[in-house]
Amino acid sequence: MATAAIFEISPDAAGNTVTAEEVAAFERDGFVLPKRGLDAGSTRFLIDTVERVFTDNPGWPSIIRMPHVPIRDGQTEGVIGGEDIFRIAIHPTLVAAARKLIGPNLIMWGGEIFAKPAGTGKATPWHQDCYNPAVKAGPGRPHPRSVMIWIAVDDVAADNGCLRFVPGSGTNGRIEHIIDNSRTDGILNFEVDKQGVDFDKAVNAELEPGHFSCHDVFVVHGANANTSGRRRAGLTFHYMDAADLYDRSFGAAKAAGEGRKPAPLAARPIWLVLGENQNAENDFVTGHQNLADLDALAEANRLRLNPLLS
Ligand SMILES: O=C(O)CCC(=O)C(=O)O
Repeated sequence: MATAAIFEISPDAAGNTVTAEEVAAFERDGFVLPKRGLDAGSTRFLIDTVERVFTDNPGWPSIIRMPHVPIRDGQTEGVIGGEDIFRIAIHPTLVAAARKLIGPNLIMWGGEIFAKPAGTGKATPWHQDCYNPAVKAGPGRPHPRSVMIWIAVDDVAADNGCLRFVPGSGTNGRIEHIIDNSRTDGILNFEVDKQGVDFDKAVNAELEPGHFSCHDVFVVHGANANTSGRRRAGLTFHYMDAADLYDRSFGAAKAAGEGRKPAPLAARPIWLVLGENQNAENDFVTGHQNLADLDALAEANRLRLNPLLS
């Protein structure tokens, strides 16, 4: 299999993707919208690649899971065209942003395309991302450190259902989530217990294509339905501190998202994308059937970025 090129990184992007003030906002609020986005060339690549994924994978639902994995023998999730999405997942600007926010040793452990069609795109119920059973705190750590980077593919604003965050809502950690299997108006079948969350403070994450928001595992976030006349698509990748554990011991995750299909979280491939693995239990072999070209790309990128983002 041919190995595609990896994106260049400018010294400026390496050092200043996320400013000190933005790191402080992330620590305080649980999310941040950095001023800097992807460069123009990478943004064009992002838009063209996601557009091609929609064309080549007809009937796309509102959530496309693991779009950075190509459809290949042995893979249970993924898309036609996942190779190019993978290049975005290890993009130096995104890795540099995650490094500033959660540290120098990073595992990329998942991703989605949230593609809400014009007029019919469903809401995302208010939730925290810590409900995910796969990401566990490493030994001696109070909670896991993971950052979800949500990159706008379309112009995303209040009218087409941008993501919304409640600043500081994760300060006290995990909140109960209430499951409602009869619910069909949202892309999830659970919602955070709303008592004690001040939704009046919710902030709209309005973004131009190529710009991104970053959020932690505890901040409460959600999105209104897309009742506008334009699509609202975003691509998201999840990066965790390599001192924490991607825990495969729970088996398959319960059905939760749209279509209520169980997510085979325990069988998914994960990649070390920066620094060194700090937790011997992290398993980088499971789920990597027929992905040697992506593994080689991620490794070349990691070795190149290590001295630049140390
Ligand atoms: O885009 C959306 O509506 C949901 C995104 C989300 O919940 C997430 O990235 O954690």
